[in-house]
Amino acid sequence: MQILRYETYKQNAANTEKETQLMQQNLDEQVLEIIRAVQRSGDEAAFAYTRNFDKADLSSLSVSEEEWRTAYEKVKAEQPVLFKALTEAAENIRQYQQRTKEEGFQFSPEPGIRLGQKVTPLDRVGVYVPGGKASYPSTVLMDVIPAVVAGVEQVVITTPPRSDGSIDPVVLAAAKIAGAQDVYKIGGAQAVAALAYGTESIPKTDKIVGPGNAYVARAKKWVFGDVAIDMIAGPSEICAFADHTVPASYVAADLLSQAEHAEDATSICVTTDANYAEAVQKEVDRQTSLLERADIIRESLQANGKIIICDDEDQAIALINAIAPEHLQLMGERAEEQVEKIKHAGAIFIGAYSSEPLGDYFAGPNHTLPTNGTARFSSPLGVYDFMKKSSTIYYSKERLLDYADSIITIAEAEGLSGHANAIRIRKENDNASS
Ligand code: HSO
Ligand code: ZN
Repeated sequence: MQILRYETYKQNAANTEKETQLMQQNLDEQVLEIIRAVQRSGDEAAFAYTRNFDKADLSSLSVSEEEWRTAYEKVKAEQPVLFKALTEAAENIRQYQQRTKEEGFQFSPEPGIRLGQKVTPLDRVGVYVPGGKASYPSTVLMDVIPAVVAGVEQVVITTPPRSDGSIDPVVLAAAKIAGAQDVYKIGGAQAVAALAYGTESIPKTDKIVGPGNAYVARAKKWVFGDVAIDMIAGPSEICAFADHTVPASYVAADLLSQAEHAEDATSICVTTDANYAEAVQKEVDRQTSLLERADIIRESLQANGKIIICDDEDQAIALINAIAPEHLQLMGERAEEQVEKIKHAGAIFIGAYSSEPLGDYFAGPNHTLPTNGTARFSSPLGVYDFMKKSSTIYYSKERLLDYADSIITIAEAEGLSGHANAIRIRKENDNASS
């Protein structure tokens, strides 16, 4: 893991930003072809792509009630400790999400006028759950529970099947614990297209959420507008700001916890102490070889692992705000004071014992977070992502007549006499009757 001074880091960052944009175009052709095929031939295309990409020859795209229940009972009986942990985590997530639920409002600025905002859940939501090695039951909980808490009536999951046509029973158990209604055996861009436009078996949804590979992410971009989507979550990122009061071994372990996600994950340690930087670097090296995913970690650290030495706390905080990391750990002795100064981060973990995996699995706040600097303008996945708002407006007869001239004046200034007329007709009717 490279140790850099602040100035060098800043220069390098500016150059790499440009390179990443060009790689998308090839993907687009394939993704668009898949989306069109699913729009054109529905289930038939869905079965064909699943045969092709997942090597699974299915007779049905949906997980049957019996298959689902069997998987749930199996996990409960054979992995009771895991089952209990998932249930506990689900409860923590539910409780936290309840707090993010907005209720709407009504107020009366004057007698005879009532204005408000009504908050309503979406009708149908699709949650994409990746398959294979990156299939995480924790993500099922994190993405389904806020939708359920929002009051979404139909939350469906799509996930690619294994080649024998089955789905990981732990994913199915988590889906039941979370409260999803249906699970469909389909992945990739074809799943996104099915959720966006519907097929004979898969319902058209109003919003698609959940992480996925490059095809899934690109497909979500293409269907956006026909359907809502959540953020496009990129590779995991962690940024730890630490000082000598924190064992270097803790910082190193936390950095590695995110580096192990993928070769393109990003792990950054920020400190103002050059000796401490070296201690962290040593620990990172020592611990890496002890981990099962050492190969992935080494690649990730090589590409995106950095320990940055800043001159002082203010410089460090400015750097962190510029990075806008997905996960920020404020670990040093001034952690509590520093929270105030952080403007941009997906989740802020405070203190040496609030280690990142606590948030990934258990504490309650969502682990679906803005990545790649998008914490500058977006928020963690929450109940608010599954609700939308309608304005409500009530004016009594008297109040409308009081303000009729103002409304008519604006309408006429816009040259919209029909608008003016809708108000005037009421005013004139009132004059005639009095
Ligand atoms: N840290 C990931 C989420 C996750 N971690 C799922 C473990 N499982 C989000 O960046
Ligand atoms: Zn993680």
